[in-house]
Amino acid sequence: MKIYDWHIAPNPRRVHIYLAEKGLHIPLVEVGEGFVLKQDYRDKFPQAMVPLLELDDGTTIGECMAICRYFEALHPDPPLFGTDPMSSAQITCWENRANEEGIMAVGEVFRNTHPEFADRGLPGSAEKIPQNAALVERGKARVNRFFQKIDGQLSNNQFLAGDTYSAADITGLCAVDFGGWIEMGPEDKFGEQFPNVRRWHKEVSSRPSAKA
Ligand SMILES: N[C@@H](CCC(=O)N[C@@H](CS)C(=O)NCC(=O)O)C(=O)O
Repeated sequence: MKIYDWHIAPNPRRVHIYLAEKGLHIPLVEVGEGFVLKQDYRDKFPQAMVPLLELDDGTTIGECMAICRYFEALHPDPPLFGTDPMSSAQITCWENRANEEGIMAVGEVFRNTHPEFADRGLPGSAEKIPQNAALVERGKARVNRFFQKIDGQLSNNQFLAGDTYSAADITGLCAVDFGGWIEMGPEDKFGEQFPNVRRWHKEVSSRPSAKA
Protein backbone atom coordinates (compact mmCIF):
# COMPACT_ATOMS: atom_id res chain seq x y z
CA MET A 1 0.00 0.00 0.00
CA LYS A 2 1.03 3.64 -0.43
CA ILE A 3 -0.19 7.12 0.24
CA TYR A 4 -0.13 9.81 -2.42
CA ASP A 5 1.16 12.84 -0.64
CA TRP A 6 1.90 16.55 -0.99
CA HIS A 7 4.25 17.04 1.85
CA ILE A 8 3.75 20.77 2.46
CA ALA A 9 -0.04 20.68 2.39
CA PRO A 10 -2.18 20.81 5.55
CA ASN A 11 -4.55 17.92 4.81
CA PRO A 12 -1.87 15.28 4.18
CA ARG A 13 -0.26 16.44 7.42
CA ARG A 14 -3.32 15.21 9.32
CA VAL A 15 -2.51 11.70 8.10
CA HIS A 16 1.26 12.05 8.69
CA ILE A 17 0.66 12.97 12.33
CA TYR A 18 -1.93 10.24 12.80
CA LEU A 19 0.41 7.56 11.42
CA ALA A 20 3.29 8.83 13.55
CA GLU A 21 1.13 8.63 16.67
CA LYS A 22 0.33 5.04 15.74
CA GLY A 23 3.94 4.16 14.91
CA LEU A 24 2.87 3.11 11.41
CA HIS A 25 5.13 3.57 8.40
CA ILE A 26 3.29 3.65 5.07
CA PRO A 27 5.30 4.52 1.94
CA LEU A 28 4.55 8.02 0.69
CA VAL A 29 4.55 8.99 -2.97
CA GLU A 30 5.09 12.71 -3.44
CA VAL A 31 2.74 14.02 -6.12
CA GLY A 32 3.04 17.71 -5.33
CA GLU A 33 5.11 19.86 -7.63
CA GLY A 34 5.39 23.41 -6.34
CA PHE A 35 1.82 24.66 -5.98
CA VAL A 36 0.14 21.98 -8.12
CA LEU A 37 -0.37 18.24 -8.16
CA LYS A 38 1.54 16.45 -10.91
CA GLN A 39 -0.33 16.02 -14.16
CA ASP A 40 0.02 12.22 -14.21
CA TYR A 41 -1.56 12.00 -10.75
CA ARG A 42 -4.43 14.24 -11.83
CA ASP A 43 -4.91 12.10 -14.95
CA LYS A 44 -4.98 8.89 -12.94
CA PHE A 45 -7.21 10.21 -10.13
CA PRO A 46 -9.53 12.87 -11.55
CA GLN A 47 -10.73 13.89 -8.09
CA ALA A 48 -7.22 15.36 -7.92
CA MET A 49 -6.80 15.70 -4.20
CA VAL A 50 -4.45 14.36 -1.58
CA PRO A 51 -3.99 12.46 0.61
CA LEU A 52 -5.08 9.27 -1.13
CA LEU A 53 -4.39 5.79 0.18
CA GLU A 54 -3.96 3.09 -2.47
CA LEU A 55 -4.05 -0.54 -1.40
CA ASP A 56 -2.04 -3.25 -3.16
CA ASP A 57 -5.15 -4.39 -5.07
CA GLY A 58 -5.63 -0.85 -6.42
CA THR A 59 -8.53 0.09 -4.13
CA THR A 60 -8.29 3.71 -3.09
CA ILE A 61 -9.47 5.55 0.00
CA GLY A 62 -9.63 9.33 -0.07
CA GLU A 63 -10.43 11.83 2.70
CA CYS A 64 -8.07 12.13 5.65
CA MET A 65 -10.42 10.84 8.28
CA ALA A 66 -11.54 7.88 6.16
CA ILE A 67 -7.88 6.92 5.82
CA CYS A 68 -7.24 7.35 9.53
CA ARG A 69 -10.36 5.41 10.52
CA TYR A 70 -9.30 2.57 8.20
CA PHE A 71 -6.00 2.31 10.07
CA GLU A 72 -7.77 2.75 13.41
CA ALA A 73 -9.87 -0.33 12.67
CA LEU A 74 -6.75 -2.31 11.79
CA HIS A 75 -4.60 -0.94 14.64
CA PRO A 76 -6.81 0.17 17.52
CA ASP A 77 -3.94 1.00 19.93
CA PRO A 78 -3.32 3.65 20.98
CA PRO A 79 -6.91 4.76 20.40
CA LEU A 80 -7.24 8.13 18.67
CA PHE A 81 -10.98 8.01 17.99
CA GLY A 82 -12.19 7.27 21.51
CA THR A 83 -12.86 4.21 23.57
CA ASP A 84 -16.59 4.48 24.29
CA PRO A 85 -19.66 6.06 22.67
CA MET A 86 -19.26 9.42 24.42
CA SER A 87 -15.54 9.92 23.87
CA SER A 88 -15.95 8.82 20.28
CA ALA A 89 -18.82 11.31 19.73
CA GLN A 90 -16.84 14.17 21.31
CA ILE A 91 -13.81 13.43 19.14
CA THR A 92 -15.91 13.28 15.97
CA CYS A 93 -17.55 16.57 16.94
CA TRP A 94 -14.32 18.51 17.60
CA GLU A 95 -12.45 16.91 14.72
CA ASN A 96 -15.22 18.00 12.35
CA ARG A 97 -15.18 21.52 13.75
CA ALA A 98 -11.41 21.71 13.36
CA ASN A 99 -11.73 20.70 9.73
CA GLU A 100 -14.84 22.59 8.66
CA GLU A 101 -14.44 25.72 10.76
CA GLY A 102 -10.62 25.74 10.91
CA ILE A 103 -8.87 24.22 7.91
CA MET A 104 -11.60 25.15 5.45
CA ALA A 105 -11.84 28.71 6.75
CA VAL A 106 -8.09 29.29 6.45
CA GLY A 107 -8.20 27.66 3.01
CA GLU A 108 -10.91 30.11 1.98
CA VAL A 109 -8.58 33.02 2.74
CA PHE A 110 -5.42 31.40 1.41
CA ARG A 111 -6.82 30.13 -1.89
CA ASN A 112 -8.64 33.36 -2.64
CA THR A 113 -5.58 35.56 -2.09
CA HIS A 114 -2.45 33.62 -3.12
CA PRO A 115 -1.40 34.42 -6.71
CA GLU A 116 -0.53 30.78 -7.43
CA PHE A 117 -4.20 29.88 -6.94
CA ALA A 118 -5.59 32.58 -9.23
CA ASP A 119 -7.57 30.02 -11.27
CA ARG A 120 -7.96 27.43 -8.55
CA GLY A 121 -10.35 28.87 -5.99
CA LEU A 122 -11.34 25.33 -4.97
CA PRO A 123 -9.15 22.23 -4.66
CA GLY A 124 -9.63 19.17 -6.83
CA SER A 125 -11.19 20.87 -9.82
CA ALA A 126 -10.12 20.39 -13.42
CA GLU A 127 -12.00 23.44 -14.65
CA LYS A 128 -10.84 26.96 -13.80
CA ILE A 129 -12.42 28.45 -10.68
CA PRO A 130 -11.47 32.11 -10.29
CA GLN A 131 -10.63 33.52 -6.89
CA ASN A 132 -13.46 35.29 -5.12
CA ALA A 133 -12.30 38.35 -3.16
CA ALA A 134 -15.57 38.50 -1.22
CA LEU A 135 -14.65 35.26 0.52
CA VAL A 136 -11.45 36.65 2.02
CA GLU A 137 -12.88 38.85 4.77
CA ARG A 138 -15.57 36.32 5.52
CA GLY A 139 -12.89 33.62 5.75
CA LYS A 140 -10.89 35.70 8.23
CA ALA A 141 -14.01 36.18 10.34
CA ARG A 142 -14.53 32.41 10.28
CA VAL A 143 -10.95 31.79 11.40
CA ASN A 144 -11.39 34.27 14.23
CA ARG A 145 -14.60 32.57 15.30
CA PHE A 146 -12.91 29.16 15.18
CA PHE A 147 -10.06 30.34 17.43
CA GLN A 148 -12.59 31.81 19.86
CA LYS A 149 -14.50 28.56 19.92
CA ILE A 150 -11.53 26.33 20.60
CA ASP A 151 -10.03 28.79 23.08
CA GLY A 152 -13.24 28.42 25.11
CA GLN A 153 -13.15 24.66 24.83
CA LEU A 154 -9.47 24.56 25.85
CA SER A 155 -10.07 26.83 28.84
CA ASN A 156 -11.34 23.82 30.76
CA ASN A 157 -10.07 20.87 28.75
CA GLN A 158 -6.47 19.79 28.32
CA PHE A 159 -7.18 18.62 24.77
CA LEU A 160 -9.79 19.51 22.21
CA ALA A 161 -12.15 16.65 22.93
CA GLY A 162 -11.47 16.35 26.67
CA ASP A 163 -8.58 15.06 28.73
CA THR A 164 -7.12 12.67 26.16
CA TYR A 165 -5.11 13.46 23.02
CA SER A 166 -7.10 12.39 19.94
CA ALA A 167 -7.71 12.80 16.22
CA ALA A 168 -9.43 16.09 17.08
CA ASP A 169 -6.09 17.50 18.26
CA ILE A 170 -4.42 16.32 15.07
CA THR A 171 -6.82 18.20 12.82
CA GLY A 172 -6.86 21.10 15.30
CA LEU A 173 -3.08 21.41 15.14
CA CYS A 174 -3.08 21.29 11.34
CA ALA A 175 -5.82 23.94 11.29
CA VAL A 176 -4.11 26.43 13.61
CA ASP A 177 -0.69 25.97 11.97
CA PHE A 178 -2.36 26.51 8.59
CA GLY A 179 -3.63 29.76 10.14
CA GLY A 180 0.02 30.83 10.25
CA TRP A 181 0.03 30.81 6.44
CA ILE A 182 -2.34 33.80 6.56
CA GLU A 183 -0.77 35.35 9.68
CA MET A 184 -3.60 34.05 11.83
CA GLY A 185 -1.68 31.35 13.68
CA PRO A 186 -1.18 30.91 17.42
CA GLU A 187 2.33 32.39 17.27
CA ASP A 188 1.22 35.44 15.31
CA LYS A 189 0.06 38.67 16.92
CA PHE A 190 -3.46 37.44 16.23
CA GLY A 191 -2.76 34.45 18.51
CA GLU A 192 -2.12 36.67 21.55
CA GLN A 193 -5.86 36.86 22.10
CA PHE A 194 -6.11 33.12 22.63
CA PRO A 195 -4.00 32.02 25.63
CA ASN A 196 -5.63 28.60 25.89
CA VAL A 197 -4.97 27.86 22.23
CA ARG A 198 -1.35 28.89 22.77
CA ARG A 199 -0.98 26.63 25.80
CA TRP A 200 -2.50 23.67 23.94
CA HIS A 201 -0.57 24.43 20.75
CA LYS A 202 2.72 24.32 22.63
CA GLU A 203 1.79 20.98 24.17
CA VAL A 204 0.59 19.21 21.02
CA SER A 205 3.42 20.68 18.92
CA SER A 206 5.98 19.21 21.29
CA ARG A 207 4.84 15.65 20.52
CA PRO A 208 7.27 13.97 18.11
CA SER A 209 4.37 13.27 15.73
CA ALA A 210 3.94 17.00 15.06
CA LYS A 211 7.12 16.92 13.01
CA ALA A 212 5.98 14.01 10.83
N1 LIG B 1 -11.55 16.80 2.55
C1 LIG B 1 -10.30 16.38 1.96
C2 LIG B 1 -9.50 17.62 1.63
C3 LIG B 1 -8.28 17.30 0.79
C4 LIG B 1 -7.63 18.55 0.23
O1 LIG B 1 -8.25 19.63 0.12
N2 LIG B 1 -6.37 18.41 -0.14
C5 LIG B 1 -5.66 19.51 -0.77
C6 LIG B 1 -4.28 19.64 -0.15
S1 LIG B 1 -4.38 20.28 1.50
C7 LIG B 1 -5.49 19.20 -2.23
O2 LIG B 1 -5.39 18.05 -2.61
N3 LIG B 1 -5.44 20.23 -3.08
C8 LIG B 1 -5.27 20.04 -4.49
C9 LIG B 1 -5.12 21.35 -5.20
O3 LIG B 1 -5.06 22.39 -4.55
O4 LIG B 1 -5.05 21.31 -6.41
C10 LIG B 1 -9.60 15.43 2.93
O5 LIG B 1 -9.97 15.35 4.11
O6 LIG B 1 -8.71 14.68 2.51
